[in-house]
Amino acid sequence: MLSQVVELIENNNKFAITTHVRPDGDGIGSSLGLNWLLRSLDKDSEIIARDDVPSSYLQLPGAGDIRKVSEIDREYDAVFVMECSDIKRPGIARLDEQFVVNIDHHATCEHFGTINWIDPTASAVGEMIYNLCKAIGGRVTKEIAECVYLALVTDTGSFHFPNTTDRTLKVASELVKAGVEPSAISEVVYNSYSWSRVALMQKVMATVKRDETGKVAFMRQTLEMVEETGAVDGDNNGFVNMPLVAKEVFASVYMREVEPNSYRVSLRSKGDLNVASIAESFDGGGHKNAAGCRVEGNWDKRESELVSAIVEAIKKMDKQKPIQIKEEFELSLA
Ligand SMILES: [Mn+2]
Repeated sequence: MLSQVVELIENNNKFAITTHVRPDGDGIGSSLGLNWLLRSLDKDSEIIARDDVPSSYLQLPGAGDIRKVSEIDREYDAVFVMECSDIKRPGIARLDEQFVVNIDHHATCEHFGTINWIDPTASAVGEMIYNLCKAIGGRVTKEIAECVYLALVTDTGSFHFPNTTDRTLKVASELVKAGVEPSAISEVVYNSYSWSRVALMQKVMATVKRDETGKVAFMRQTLEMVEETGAVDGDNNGFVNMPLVAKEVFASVYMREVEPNSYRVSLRSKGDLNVASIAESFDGGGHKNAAGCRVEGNWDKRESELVSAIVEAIKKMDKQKPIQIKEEFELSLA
């Protein structure tokens, strides 16, 4: 919990911070924010990661100093593991031998740390870092604010998703007071891709179809599409959400070929439609409105199984009460 984290930082000096493989805005933003906080407290701290930082996030202060490692190669008093469901998620060997501080906002997170600070009420781990900064009596510097703001913007889908609370917006307001220019961070997040994203989007969107009820959209990304467009990791961020802009669409299925006959699946839904339980029935997992799994075999067959499972879930809900989008979510799409 938070008080243990404060005490640990106060009584130690040498720290590392890491996050999950293929890091996203919250993983990077919360790690950088914590690193700036520790340095402002005169601690010795560095960020280590197995994977590259997505190139657009290199514009964030300190992102260029993240050290790539595949195993723990220095001595630390403690290693902070940000936004990870389990100890293997960072992809770093010998992490399990360290004094690990597990910081996450997913209720399903394993308590793999020596200290575990899990706050499912936080919209992003970045929001927790802001709380830590306040709890430890640190000053919210411009660097901390920019990194934490990145985490908030990406994890709440620019304050669109249901995890956006009054506290999220209050924290965002404090970050702007500390020097963040929201439009500048939006440029980093949304307008810093290469043309390869547009080229890939064109190909993937050309495959979008709907089931006969019209409520479930599904689409595909082949290995060939990636090769032809020269797309890199992250170029497909948010593709899965795109069909949901249609009011009548309640769920979206996005299948990416990772090797022949093997597909990574992302599922998204609106309102009370639970795609996590669908993902679980395919050995995956996630949240109610955002989940994923991996499937193998015949593409057409797997796709129709996934779509049918969602259509069935919608039918079941419709029997109980007609599917409805919460008013606040609809407003956010307006
Ligand atoms: Mn997060």
